[in-house]
Amino acid sequence: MNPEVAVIMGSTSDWETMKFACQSLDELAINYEKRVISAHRTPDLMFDFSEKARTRGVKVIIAGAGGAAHLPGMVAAKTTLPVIGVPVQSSTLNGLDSLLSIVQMPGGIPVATTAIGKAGATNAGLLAAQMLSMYDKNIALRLEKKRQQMTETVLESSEQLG
Ligand code: RP5
Repeated sequence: MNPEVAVIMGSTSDWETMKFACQSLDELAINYEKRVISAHRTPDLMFDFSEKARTRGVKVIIAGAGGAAHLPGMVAAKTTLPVIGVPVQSSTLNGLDSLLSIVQMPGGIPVATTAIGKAGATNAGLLAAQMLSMYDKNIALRLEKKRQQMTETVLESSEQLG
């Protein structure tokens, strides 16, 4: 079965963050692929991947990168699929550099940017699932169930406070 979501990242060092996007997709039983594609180190591969993604059946691209994080924006420039950008927390500037590099796209080429780090990666997986759920009732049902579980967990933890 062709992957509906592509999770790409600029470096293997991004995996510690991007694994949370994959975790969200795993929990919702969504078929995805994961690949390291660098805007700076493998630009030709980045273009090739972006140009072919739609014809390969990919519906949403999640792209995580840190520092001068060009990957999500450059991928978005080469495809009309929705691109979700995840700013990876960098060691020097704590991910503010990544966030600003990804979020400030010029008008015309959108990238849906999430929060920095783990929460952003988790939400990227969920947001991709929510996009797919517009045309897939089963995914919509799984999302509803997950929300209910979250609500129950909060209510239970609140009761434990006494
Ligand atoms: C970016 O540079 C990557 O997305 C990564 O976040 C950062 C550092 O990469 P490495 O030097 O760890 O490979 O392109």
